[in-house]
Amino acid sequence: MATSVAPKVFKNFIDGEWVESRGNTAFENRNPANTDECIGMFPSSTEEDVNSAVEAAAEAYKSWRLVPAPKRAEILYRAAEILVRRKEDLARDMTREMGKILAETRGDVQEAIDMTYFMAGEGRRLFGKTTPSELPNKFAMCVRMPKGVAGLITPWNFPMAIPSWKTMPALVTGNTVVIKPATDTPLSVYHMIQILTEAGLPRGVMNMVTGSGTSVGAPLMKHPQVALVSFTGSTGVGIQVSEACAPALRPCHLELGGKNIILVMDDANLDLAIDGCLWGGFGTSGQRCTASSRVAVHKKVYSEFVQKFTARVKTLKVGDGLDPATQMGPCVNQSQLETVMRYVEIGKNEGAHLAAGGNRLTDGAFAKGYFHEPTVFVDCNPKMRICQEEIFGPVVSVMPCEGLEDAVEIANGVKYGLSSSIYTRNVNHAFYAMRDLYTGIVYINAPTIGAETHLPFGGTKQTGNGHRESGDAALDFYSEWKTIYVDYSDKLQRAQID
Ligand code: UN1
Repeated sequence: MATSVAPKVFKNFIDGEWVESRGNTAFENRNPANTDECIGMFPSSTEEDVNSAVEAAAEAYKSWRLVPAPKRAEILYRAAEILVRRKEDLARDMTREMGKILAETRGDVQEAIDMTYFMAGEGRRLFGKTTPSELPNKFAMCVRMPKGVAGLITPWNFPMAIPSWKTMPALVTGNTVVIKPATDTPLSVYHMIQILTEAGLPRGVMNMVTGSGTSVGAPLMKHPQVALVSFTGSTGVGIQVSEACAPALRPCHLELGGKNIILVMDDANLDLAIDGCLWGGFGTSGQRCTASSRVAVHKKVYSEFVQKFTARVKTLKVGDGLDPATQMGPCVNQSQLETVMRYVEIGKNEGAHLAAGGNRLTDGAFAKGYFHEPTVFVDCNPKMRICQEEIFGPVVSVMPCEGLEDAVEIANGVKYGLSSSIYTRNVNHAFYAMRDLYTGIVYINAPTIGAETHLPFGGTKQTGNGHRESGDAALDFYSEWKTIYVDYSDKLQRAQID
């Protein structure tokens, strides 16, 4: 049903005020389960807006960096409390703007809560090191110092969790922030900013500019006063971010694609593995960089797995994420849906066997959304494009393997290295896999999704550029080590010589 009420009009947040964009144009944020519903109009901002936001952040940095970290953390702690109180409403709004089911958007808000509490705790740690000097009457230590203005560019698949992964460590270490949320999901970042403001964050410390990658993201990552950039998105765009930052040697943290795998051994609990493949493959409609988009199954249990897994996939209930019965929501937008449909054609042409799904859903309630059937290709060859390229949708490619060694080789035979998993009840196999799977995250007897906020998150190879976010590992990106020597001998002492 078309909405007759005018959509809400949102603004940028610069220097503690909600302000219009100089661009005077706006983009729509629509519900991917029902495109008749316009959630709001957000500014299509310009380079001038970015400049104002960066200037405000640079000015606020002068005082924010001097606020004691435990005091900065108290604001985060209060923000976490508000997030807890508003969790349900935030989750509902997130489902409306992004499409994933309520259980998952609650999880997304919970992940932001976890990260905010975790980083609030870090405010009373931020440990450095002290160590003996090689010289007498000399003291040596290192401390963390903030870097300045952080430019954050965030994706739509975790509309609040990922912005919080970047914002909270940036703030607690004393940086100020300019954030550009994904154009599909600016509402969740708007909520996060409101909450941080309510919690007492001083003006200018957190700024938001909405708009496209070209108009907002590009000037943000190139701005001379931006000290660091953190980006989560596709590997293609990540390379552009890296190139934009390179001439100024601006540090950038990139969190990019994945082609994650579940290995199912002949000694696995098969039903448990199937539960994992369903959740890892079709949770968030497969739109996670950690999604279990590949499954390699030991030849001895292959046909049993295929038969049981595809039967279960066919029972998954697709629909509006606000309906409690729904198990899988829509794709986030038209272009994502088209990518999925394109890869289904690619898979068929490559000779993979389509065992479940394969079609866009258009009947009845599906007509107004970007719905696609949960889709399974079986008898795939590891070299096929559907086994090599990130699809970011509800498509799982299943292939047989000879045994453990072959499985690990298949797992590592892609350009990405985010997450991997093995189902086995043999402890020797589990440890072999833990050692040899070349990914940033490895799961034993659990799917490739479900990272927790107090551990490092990130991957090898083209999944990123070596940095990690989440956990105390994130502090290493958002702060610089400063090594300090204090000589109290009252004479010249020469290291390595005296
Ligand atoms: C992502 O897909 O970009 O581990 C992040 C997980 C979530 C985070 C995913 N906690 O699946």
